[in-house]
Amino acid sequence: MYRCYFIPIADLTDRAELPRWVASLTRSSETEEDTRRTVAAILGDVRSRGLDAALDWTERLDGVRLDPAALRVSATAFAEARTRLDRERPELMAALRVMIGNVRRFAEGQRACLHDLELPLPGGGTVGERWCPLGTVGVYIPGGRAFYPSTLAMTVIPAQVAGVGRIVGVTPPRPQPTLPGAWGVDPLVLACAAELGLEELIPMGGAQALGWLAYGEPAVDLVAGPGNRFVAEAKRQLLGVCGIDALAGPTELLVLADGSADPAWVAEDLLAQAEHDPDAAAVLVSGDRTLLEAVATELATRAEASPRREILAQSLARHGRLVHAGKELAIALAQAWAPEHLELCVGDPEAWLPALTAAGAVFIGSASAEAFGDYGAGPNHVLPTSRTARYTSPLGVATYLKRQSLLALAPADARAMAPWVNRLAEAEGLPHHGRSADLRHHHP
Ligand code: HSO
Ligand code: ZN
Repeated sequence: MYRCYFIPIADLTDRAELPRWVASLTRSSETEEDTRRTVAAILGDVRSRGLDAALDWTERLDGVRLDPAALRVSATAFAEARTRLDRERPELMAALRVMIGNVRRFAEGQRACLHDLELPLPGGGTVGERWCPLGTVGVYIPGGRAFYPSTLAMTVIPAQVAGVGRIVGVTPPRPQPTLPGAWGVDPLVLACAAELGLEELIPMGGAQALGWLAYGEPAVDLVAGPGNRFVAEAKRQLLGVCGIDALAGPTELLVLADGSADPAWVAEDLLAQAEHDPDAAAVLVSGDRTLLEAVATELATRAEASPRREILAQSLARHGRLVHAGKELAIALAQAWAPEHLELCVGDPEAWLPALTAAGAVFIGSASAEAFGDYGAGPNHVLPTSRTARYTSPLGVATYLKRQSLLALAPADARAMAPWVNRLAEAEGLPHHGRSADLRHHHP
């Protein structure tokens, strides 16, 4: 009866099977050749023809002809959206404010952990480094299936806390107008943007919006935020013209559970991930076969009754897995896959945690459902996917800061360093380096 939602239980018994498991869970659709070509054509056009090209592509792909003279969402549209939401849905507004407050508190905590460095030198000078905010950043706010005000908060707040000088949001417009002065931008995005204090929002999406941010008037130093495969590919191609946060692809969850876990909780957590996108991955690994069987039944029943059953059917069929494996192999799979989210629904999560360093975010213990993280318990929900969590971090205040090194030598330090610098310069065949140092040596 629940056939299309029913996931068979698979056995993982040998480490040698791990690469095959990881490969089956990792997609790289953003590398497809046609995406690459389309994006290159759009970016090339925006680079050479500027705003006209960006507006043409917006008309062609989103069906909206924007007026260049009134491109940005107006201040009155922001204010109006916020007033309306406050009046019509005060509880939603209150929830937004709680989320914003938590995410801001967390970002401020992150900022407080980033210390400048200053090391004294024997002659009285110093060497060190300091954290500097980026000047201008662009944040991409997805539209369509993937639009979330929560994502707007997650991308904008760390930039504000970092002290970024100018933050420019872009979001795809809908063909029908929403509020005057707001083109087709979703009123909830506008209200959330107003609440955040985001002042610049351009109703433009896709590769053309990223092209305009990087090559056009905003000329941003970095673009951040999640998006579809065109957005991910555009970020990849723009790297070098400006910085990027990370290449965020379809979302992923790995749940490691033991017999103490509640099958209904685990099933809902998996569905919460699978409901995002037909490409989302939701995987449960447990050494307890009874739990796996109970979760399989819960999943099928709940998915069948879900308003999002179409998406669930696709994502569960493609990337839904129920895996029977012992603790050691479960940890090995988690480390090899490096999933975006990792839930530890086990009796003694602290005993598992030390070995689990690869995942983007870890949810420790059964009370810590991923949904709390998604909606602003504190940590950011823009996280590395597609195995990039092996080497990259969640979006955060540090994304919008860079380090700058500082050398402030006293004359005595210069005198002390010159002889050995001179020797090294000579060895590298660069005499002017040596002379440059030597001049300081002989200086009184
Ligand atoms: N799970 C998503 C974030 C999100 N969930 C936004 C709900 N809204 C990717 O981490
Ligand atoms: Zn989510």
